This record gives sequence, structure tokens and C-alpha cells, in this order.
Amino acid sequence: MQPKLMLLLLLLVSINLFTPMMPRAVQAFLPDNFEQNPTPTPITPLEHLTTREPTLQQVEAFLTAYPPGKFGDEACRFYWLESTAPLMYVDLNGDDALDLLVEGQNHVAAMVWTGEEYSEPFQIHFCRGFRNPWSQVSLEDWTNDGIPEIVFDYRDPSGGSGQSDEIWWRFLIHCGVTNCDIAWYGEAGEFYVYSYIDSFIDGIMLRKTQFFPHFNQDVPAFETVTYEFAFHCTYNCFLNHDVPIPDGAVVQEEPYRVGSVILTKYGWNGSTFEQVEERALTKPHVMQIPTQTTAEYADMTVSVVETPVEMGGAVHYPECQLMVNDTEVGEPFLCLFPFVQWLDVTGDHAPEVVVTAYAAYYGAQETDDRQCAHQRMIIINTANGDPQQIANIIGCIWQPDLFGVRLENVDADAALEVIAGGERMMPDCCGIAGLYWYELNDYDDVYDWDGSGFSWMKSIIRPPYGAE
Ligand SMILES: [Ca+2]
Ligand SMILES: [Ca+2]
Ligand SMILES: [Ca+2]
Repeated sequence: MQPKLMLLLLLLVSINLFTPMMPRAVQAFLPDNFEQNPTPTPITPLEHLTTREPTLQQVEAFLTAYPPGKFGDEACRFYWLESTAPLMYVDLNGDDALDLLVEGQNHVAAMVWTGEEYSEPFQIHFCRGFRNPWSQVSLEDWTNDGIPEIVFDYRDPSGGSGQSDEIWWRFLIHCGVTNCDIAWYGEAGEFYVYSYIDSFIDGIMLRKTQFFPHFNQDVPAFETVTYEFAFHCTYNCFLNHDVPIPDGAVVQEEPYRVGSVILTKYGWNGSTFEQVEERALTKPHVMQIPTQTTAEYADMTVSVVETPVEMGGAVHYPECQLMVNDTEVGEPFLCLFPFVQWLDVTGDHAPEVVVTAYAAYYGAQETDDRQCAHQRMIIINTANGDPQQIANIIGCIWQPDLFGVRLENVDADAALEVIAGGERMMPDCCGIAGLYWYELNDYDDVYDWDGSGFSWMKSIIRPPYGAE
């Protein structure tokens, strides 16, 4: 499939034209009458919940009497996930009496048992949208008292023709003796994919907040480190309000823009996490990326040659062909900032050809196993005089250092391994983007030299970016 077609397909999917083709795993989450009866049955509000283990219908009636107010929408239908129990009994305030935690799609509610009834529920409830927002609930002790807080993560997608934007939010909910309430909330990330339709130049903007809780320490606190960067974005994106855009800037001149890395510290005051410090660790800048299109070794010259490609009659995205002496080797590839060099990768004391190149293109090539703004590495073995491609691996770009794929020795043998940034975190269950929880991937993949090529060895956690 053409990359552009793939992007179009993704956009069509994301505006939900394919709803009738929902996979079984997703349909199973929805009520049986979801398609036939889109109008909810009216619920009579229930102001007091005195039943220790209520039915789901009683809980719905109780939650209807206390709408979410600040966080969410008042008139959402309830969507309970069959993949998890909607009602969970957990001691949320440390009085040894089990309290009630409720999880639905885009919905969490918590109420403590006061001895005779449940407290007024604290709930966050966002309506289902046609772009399929999703949420997840987890329990984690952020206040270091041995009692879990409720972590509610919510992904809010939006977008339109030629663009797709997703924002992740995190809410921490803490329960006291008489009720539960918000302890902290903020944006956890934003991922914006866009296409300049007229020029066929694609780009991404990514902002991510990394959380560093002080679990199991005396004083409850946490830090966040937020970074942001954009590829091909000097206008028409949400990045870097602190970075002035020069008059007349064009995307080709400033393809890669990095925002400040911001450190923020929060301290626990007994009921909420308060901000105690915020400062910029780095200054915003435009990154310069080296290129090298030719490299020689012995009697061999390798080069990458740009081959303009037509796409819908519009301006092309640069594509390159690798040449060893005058022979084409391998397939053409998308090719921003190509860099070619000779390097002994396999540990045989003879150098291989190593080529790297970037593409902000959301779609990659048909044969690529991931679709993302990426860096590619091609390795050619010329040892027996006949150039053989032994690696063609792309890694997704997730951090401002622009790492997508690199060489590193991670085991004891003499060969270098290829490390590649993983694709977006997706569960195995579902074939269609958006109808389930996922987040940006914190894992990289390691590919190992097996004597004839590079094969997948393992996943490793990517180190946090910019943390002190
Ligand atoms: Ca309790
Ligand atoms: Ca706690
Ligand atoms: Ca090795």
C-alpha cells in the first residue's frame, strides 16, 4: 500500500467511517442493544446508596444523582467494560472498610463506605465521542501511606482532514475519611500528526510528560519532566508557544524544532499535590542534523542519490537510492538528512556500509513493520565482493534527541546490535486505531546479528529523557 494511501486510511478509520466493521473484541465491550437502541432508558436518580454491595443498576441510579461537574460531562450514557469488573471493592481510605470503585469507558467513580451508606461519589465522566476516546483506571499509592490512590488516565482524540491530534490526561484521586476528591491532574502528553496536503510534507508534534513519583519514601512528592518537539512544523501546530516563528519561515528550512524541557516539582499538603517549583532545564532550539552522502573504503564508493518521486502531481518527499560504486543496492527509501559511512558492525574487522535517514512521513514503506515518523538504518555487507543488504530497520522517533535507530553493543559478542524505537503501544486485541487504550511506547527493540542478518532479540525500556 502506498504510504499516502495508508495515511488516508488511518484518517478515515479515525473519523470512524468503518464503525460497522468493528472487530468482535470491541463489540464485546458494548451493550447488546448498542446499535438497536441508542436512546438510554431513563434512570431514576438515587440520592442515598445504603446497599453494601449494590447492583450495577443501583450504582447507575446513584451516579446519576451526582453528576461529575468539573471533570467531564453531565449527560453521558454509561458504558461498562466487560473486560474488567465495573464494580471493585477496595479500601480507599485506610479504615479497613471496603469502599467502592467504579470503572467504565471514559469514566471513573469512587465512594467510601461511611458505616451506613456510601459517600457522595467523586466521578470523572467524559462522553463517548465519534473519534473514540478511551480511558484506564489503576491503583497506586502516591501518598506513601500504604493506601492506594486512583489513577485515571484518559486519551482524548480529535482532528480532521489531514491531521490527527490526541491528548492524554492523568488524574490522581485520593480518598479521605468522608469522601474522595482530586489530588492532582494535568496533561500527560499530546501527539499530533499532520499533513501539509498541498506540498505532501508530513510532520509530527509530540509533547510528553514523564512522571517520577517518590514511591516508598518518607515525604510524598513527585516530579514531572515535560519535553516537546516537532518535525516539519514551523506553523499550523500547537508546539512551543515560547519559540518565536521567524517571518517567512518555511518547513524545509526548519524541519526540526525542540521546545524547552520543563521540570516541575509537586509536594503533598495532606489533600492535594501542590506545585512547589517549575523551571526550564533547556532552551528551545532548532536542531542541526548532519548529512553525508558519500563514503569511500578501499576501491569502493558508496553514495545515496536523491531520486525525485511523483506523488499526486504535488511536490515530492525526498527519496534516495543507495549506490555501491555504480550499482543500485536495495530499494529506494524516504530520505531526510541521509548519512552514509563505513563501520564494522558485525565484528569481523571489515567495515560494512551503514546508512541512516529520517522521514517525518507518517506512513513508511510497504515492507516496513511500523508506520511512524522514523529514522531508518540500512546496513550493507560487501565482504564477499557482492553487496548484500543485511539490515533495513526503522525506529519511531519519540524524544527530542531524534533517536530512531542506532548501533550499540548491548551483549558480550563483538557485533553491534541495532536499537530501534518501538511503535505506538497497541494491544493485540483490536485491529482499528482508537477503540481501546494505548499510549506512546516507552520500549525500544534490539536486533542482533545472527550471521546472515539482524533478527529481533528483545525489547528494552527507553531511559527517561531530560530527567535530573
Ligand atoms: Ca474504607
Ligand atoms: Ca495513598
Ligand atoms: Ca554485541
